[in-house]
Amino acid sequence: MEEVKLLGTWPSPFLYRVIWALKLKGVPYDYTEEDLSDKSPLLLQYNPVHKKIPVLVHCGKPICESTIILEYIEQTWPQPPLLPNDPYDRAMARFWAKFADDKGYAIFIMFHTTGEEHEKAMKDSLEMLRTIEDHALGEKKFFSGDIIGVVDIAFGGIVVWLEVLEDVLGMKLLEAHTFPRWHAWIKNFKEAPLIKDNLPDRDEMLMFFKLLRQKYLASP
Ligand SMILES: N[C@@H](CCC(=O)N[C@@H](CS)C(=O)NCC(=O)O)C(=O)O
Repeated sequence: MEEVKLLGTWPSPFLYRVIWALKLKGVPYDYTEEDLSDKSPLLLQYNPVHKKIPVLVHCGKPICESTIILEYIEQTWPQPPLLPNDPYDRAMARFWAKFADDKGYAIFIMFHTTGEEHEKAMKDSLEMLRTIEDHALGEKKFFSGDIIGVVDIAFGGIVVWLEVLEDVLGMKLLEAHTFPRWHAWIKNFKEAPLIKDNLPDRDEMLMFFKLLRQKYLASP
């Protein structure tokens, strides 16, 4: 039996990308919760470069960076696929997954800033959401059709967290009337069985991010 381990911290959106991919593929794994304020020797050994979670360890070999881990999972356990079969559709899926990585970070910057920096991150976040609403989300249930794929996983790790961050910050970016496609997608995504059963607890998330925001405001 192949040994699959996953190192993470429960409120991490990057961790959840990996959890969702493993669950969708039906790959069993052992999970280890890391304390990022006191990183374990195992984490430092497995990710000496960035010292960050998530880390997937497959038969003793560590793989870091959520996007790279998703690629590894797709290649190691191809069924069911997270990328479309058609080469063009596959290229498009990779394009939007990269867009999520390049532009999605704005919502986390928004959370960790105030003043002008915060305003700029808010503007960037809105632009990112608008681009997806207008160019990537169609009438389909998920980004690439009827099944969850790599783009859904990449954006799930942004938008599910955005909903909580909006509550903590007391503002709303993803309004239903201005982003109807996003709203339909979020509903479909969160209701998908393997996602619904593998989401962090919303109340615990709220508490965690409220505390984090208070700490940041106390010493920005
Ligand atoms: N680009 C990385 C980001 C991972 C990341 O930022 N992880 C955070 C937790 S959400 C972390 O481990 N932070 C520890 C640190 O920065 O020291 C990925 O996609 O995996």
